[in-house]
Amino acid sequence: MRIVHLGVGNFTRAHQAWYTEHAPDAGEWGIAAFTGRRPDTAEALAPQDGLYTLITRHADGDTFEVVSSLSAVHPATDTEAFLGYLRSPQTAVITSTVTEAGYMRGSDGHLATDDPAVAADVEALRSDPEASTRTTPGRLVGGFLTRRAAGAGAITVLPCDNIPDNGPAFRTVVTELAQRVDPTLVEWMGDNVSWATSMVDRITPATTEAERAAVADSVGYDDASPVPTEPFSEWVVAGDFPAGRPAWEDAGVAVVDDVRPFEQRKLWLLNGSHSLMAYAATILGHETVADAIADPAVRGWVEDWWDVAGEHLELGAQEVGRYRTALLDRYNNPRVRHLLAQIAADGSQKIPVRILPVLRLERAAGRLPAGPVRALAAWVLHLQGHGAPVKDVREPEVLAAARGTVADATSALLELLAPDLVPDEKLTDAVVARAGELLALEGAATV
Ligand code: CS2
Repeated sequence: MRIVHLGVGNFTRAHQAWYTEHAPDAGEWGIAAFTGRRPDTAEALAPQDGLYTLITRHADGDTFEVVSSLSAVHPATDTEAFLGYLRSPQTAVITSTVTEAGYMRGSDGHLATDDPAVAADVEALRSDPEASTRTTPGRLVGGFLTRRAAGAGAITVLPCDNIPDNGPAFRTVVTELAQRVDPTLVEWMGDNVSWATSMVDRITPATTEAERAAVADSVGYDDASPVPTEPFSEWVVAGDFPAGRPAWEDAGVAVVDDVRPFEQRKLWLLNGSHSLMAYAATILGHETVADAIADPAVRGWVEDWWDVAGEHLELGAQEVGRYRTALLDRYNNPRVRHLLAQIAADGSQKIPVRILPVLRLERAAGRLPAGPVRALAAWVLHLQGHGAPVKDVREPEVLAAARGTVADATSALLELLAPDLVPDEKLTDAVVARAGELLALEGAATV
């Protein structure tokens, strides 16, 4: 096992584990995976030795593949196992899918030092470098303290989360936590830890009974935890790997100097339209991405968003056009049942990286176009009880901010997530108008 992964769930099993499986040197690698907060994946995979079935849902049928690159799957709480891997010079890469929320960042991109879990980790690591930790930055600092003590040398952190510049973003919060625990570790990290950056993409819904039944019916064995995914997959990676890495490029990974244009394209066009649909289309009554995009009204909203976001991308009109066409195909795949309620979760982490950067650029140019304003309006309405149910890591704060009129809620939410955008009466007026349009269509879905 030479890769340690934090936050294993369906996405990693459809993406990184699948790429690693297909690298020509897969036999020399193997992933020791740790779950996120819920230990479900570890519990389901332990009896089947980490093996699981990847179900690729093509528009016209499924293909099944057993993936074997997860060599061990541990619950997040297994600190001893985690530190054990970090002590080994063989461990060369730490990857993460801990979600936007896992970085424990404030709205300024710095470590949320006033968060009680962060403070508790700092306290715990100060008194015992091998203490159990609760946050991802805390876990890494504990891991690095242990690696330094073991003299195990260089390692690369390769984040796979939907955050722009995820490498530098991760480095910032981990370094800031290390600084509070033991400033000499920061120097060690400078010499020994390399921070790579990556853009990841594969639409991967949650597993349901239907997938377990599909495996039993089609391939004839029981799998407690198969993973459904779409045919499309993309991974763009930049960075140094002083201790090595699998030959991922031979499995289809693009290794580049600068991930930013790809990340922006994906975050704004794919994730931005996902979030727009998750809030706006559920107000109409749609449940899945495929239902939503088949509704001409929603399709029009998505196109409005793409028209505006596309203008700000570095990749050029032709490339943006190709990507939009491919996205429509992916969204229209009727066999990928991707629930909008799943995408709606954690808007406080997603709206600031998916929608607000475009709104900010437009506002600076004196414009308030429908695409981003509607997305923001739909999120405000979602927090006021319309459409998909609310589930958010900052739920108490965002729900408190969303009280009152749409105008008040908009200002208070922006104050929380993007204070540079308030006060702005024209913006709140525009959000109120778009919210009115959405409410007039509440429950109107016909497809
Ligand atoms: C989705 C993503 O749940 C969400 O927020 O937008 O998980 C999306 O499906 C992936 O980023 C696709 O690569």
